[in-house]
Amino acid sequence: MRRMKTILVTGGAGFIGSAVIRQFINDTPHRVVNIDKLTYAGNLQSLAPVSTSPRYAFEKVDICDAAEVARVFREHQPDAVMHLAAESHVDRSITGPAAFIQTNIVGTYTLLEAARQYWNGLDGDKKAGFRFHHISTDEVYGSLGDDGFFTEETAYEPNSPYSASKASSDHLVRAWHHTYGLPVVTTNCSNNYGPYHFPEKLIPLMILNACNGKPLPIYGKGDNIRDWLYVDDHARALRTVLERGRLGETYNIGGWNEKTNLEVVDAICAILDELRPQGAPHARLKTYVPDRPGHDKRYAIDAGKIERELGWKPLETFETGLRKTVEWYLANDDWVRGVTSGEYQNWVEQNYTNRSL
Ligand code: NAD
Ligand code: TDX
Repeated sequence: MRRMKTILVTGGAGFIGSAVIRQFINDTPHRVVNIDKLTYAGNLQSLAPVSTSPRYAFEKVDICDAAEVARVFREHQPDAVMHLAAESHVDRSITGPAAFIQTNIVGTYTLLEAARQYWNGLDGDKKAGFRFHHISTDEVYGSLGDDGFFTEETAYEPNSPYSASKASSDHLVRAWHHTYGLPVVTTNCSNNYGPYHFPEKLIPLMILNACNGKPLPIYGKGDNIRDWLYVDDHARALRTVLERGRLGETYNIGGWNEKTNLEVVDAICAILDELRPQGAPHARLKTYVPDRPGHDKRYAIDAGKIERELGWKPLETFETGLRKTVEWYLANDDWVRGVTSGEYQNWVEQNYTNRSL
């Protein structure tokens, strides 16, 4: 997309949404409207590098609020929607699934209906060019054994309340395309990591706990496998799919980076031993805690389709991306302090006291 367009990003104050917005403002001529409710996971500090741009606008709106979402469409007249707003943490979905049903399912439905009404009222090029891009996860495919990869044809078998709510949202998006002709594309991505990642997720939690001399909680035996992708590579993939993805298609996005959780934790400890030798060896903090209920064993994405059709490939290796990530957390104390106060701390205290932390 060369001429200036208006992209409506939901969940833009979150980890991946903020990376997408920073790229749009820094690397493209487009205008971005960020719709975010600012839950515990939403942080406007993550947008500080771009928020003074005249091409950036913020709307503090809950995607479940149909009237407000309709107003945003009316006022901003977007050319595309990138839908990232969600409750995103598997452990929280186990202790409190209600918010996941509400935001991920009801919220996606509300947004789809608003987009459909708006799109129906468009004409000409604006109508033909409109896109609804739904951002989803590889967790909808369930869990792999020792072999094989998730492809776009893999059957849905979600196992957690989080992945079931994301699978539901994928199905709604698919139905709005088939039934109403809404021009949609969907992407399913593997585990992201990188700067501005909320420290309830494995990688930032381990970095910050290790820096503070706290235990590094490893669920079960630490042999579960995740397939890691650097967040800026994901954001670039999303922009590629939005621009050139075929309507109604799904694209899997992944980094070909399978690691056991223990390998990830050991790699973080090794980088910290080098960058903060006063705490070495950080691996002494590893602590085995009871497993996550229903813990998926292995995720691995076959990212062949997006590479073949759209020419996207990750730029970072796990080694380069992880080092950048650790360096970022060491250099960004202010951001970390901003997200580790208040509600998050209360949640950690209430939910982890039984997990021998
Ligand atoms: P995140 O939790 O960091 O951010 C979610 C954002 O959505 C927050 O800013 C939050 O305030 C906002 N939000 C939540 N409920 C809302 C509501 N009702 N209305 C408006 N805004 C609301 O999540 P993330 O890691 O950036 O993930 C973004 C998307 O990508 C999600 O849809 C997630 O399922 C998907 N995804 C994430 C990963 C990953 O590894 N993080 C991998 C694949 C897919
Ligand atoms: O303290 C921990 N100890 C631990 O062993 C945490 C937080 C996690 N783990 C394990 C569980 C997983 O096997 O590490 C792995 C990664 O855990 P998370 O960071 O919670 O990610 P995951 O459950 O794999 O889900 C993530 O990837 C897919 C995102 O949170 C989702 O939003 C995304 O869809």
